[in-house]
Amino acid sequence: MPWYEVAELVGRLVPGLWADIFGSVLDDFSELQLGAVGLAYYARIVGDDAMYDDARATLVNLLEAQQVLIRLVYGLTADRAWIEEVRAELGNAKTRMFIDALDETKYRAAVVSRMFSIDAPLDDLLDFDPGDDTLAFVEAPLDLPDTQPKPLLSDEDIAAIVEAGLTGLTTRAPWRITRYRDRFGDTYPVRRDGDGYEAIGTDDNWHAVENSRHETYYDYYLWFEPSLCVDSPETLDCTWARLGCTPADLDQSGTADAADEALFDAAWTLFGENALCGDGNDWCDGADLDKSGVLLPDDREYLDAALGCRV
Ligand SMILES: [Ca+2]
Ligand SMILES: [Ca+2]
Repeated sequence: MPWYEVAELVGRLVPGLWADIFGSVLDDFSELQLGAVGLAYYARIVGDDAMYDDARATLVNLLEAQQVLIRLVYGLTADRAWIEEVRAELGNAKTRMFIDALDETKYRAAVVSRMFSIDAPLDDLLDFDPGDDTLAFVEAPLDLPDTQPKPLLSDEDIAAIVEAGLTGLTTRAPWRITRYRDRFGDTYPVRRDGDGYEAIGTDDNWHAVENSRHETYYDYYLWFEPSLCVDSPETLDCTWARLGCTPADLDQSGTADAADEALFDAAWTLFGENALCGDGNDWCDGADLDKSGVLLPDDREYLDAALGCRV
C-alpha cells in the first residue's frame, strides 16, 4: 500500500488529530522548500551547475510529495462528514485556518515551481490573489490613524500572561521555564507603575517603560512573487510595474487620480482604441501610457491599477 493511501486511511480514522498534524507537516514542507529554493539561488549566483541541478531535483521531489498531500486533503475536505468531525474537534477558527492554509500552500508551491521552470497549473496561482492580499496588508499601515495607548494591565494581569506563556512552553522547551525560574522565581520582570510600567533591565535594576501604542505586523511573505518577473515573465509580466505610476499622472499633480482619468478618457474619445500614437500627437495626448505606439485596453487597465498612486 503506497504511503499516501496509509495517510488517507489514518485521516479517515482520526480526522481532528490528522488535520492538526497535517497543518504542522505543511509548515515543515514549506521550510524544506525554502531551503531548496535558497540553495538553488545560491548555486545560480556562484555558477555551480551541479549544485543547482541537485537543489532543483530536491525541490521537484518536495513539490511532488506536497502535491500528493494537497490532493489527498482536498479529497478529504470535500467529504462533508469528515470536515464536520474535524470542526467538532478543532473548532471553527482552527478548521478555517486549516482550509485557508491549503490554498496558501498550493499557491506558494505554484509560485516556487514556476521560479524554476517546473510545471504548475495556472489555476494554482489563484490569479495572484494571495499576493495581492499580502500587498494590501503591507500597505494598510499607510492609512493607519493615530494609535492610542493600550489599556493598562494590572500586576495580576501581567502575572497571568507570563504564567500562561510559561505553561505554553512546557512541552516544547521546558529548559526555558527552568531558566526563567532560576532568574525570577515566582516574581515577574514587569510591573505596573502609574500610567506605564517598569521592567527589569540587564543590569537587574527597574527601569521605566512607557505604555506602548505600537501596532505589530508580522508573519507574511514580503514580495515573495517578484522573482517571477525575471525567472518566469510568462507567468508574471512586470513590464507595466516597472513604469511606476509616473506615466499615469497625466497632469503631473503628484498623484494618479480622477483628474488624470478625465484626461485619459478625453484622449481615448479623441483618438479611439487602436489609434497610432507617437511624437507627432504627443503619444495620443499621453494616453498611450507605455508608449507602445498604440492606444490599447491595457493602457486603460494600467491607469485603473495606478489610481491612488502617489508619484
Ligand atoms: Ca494627477
Ligand atoms: Ca499602449
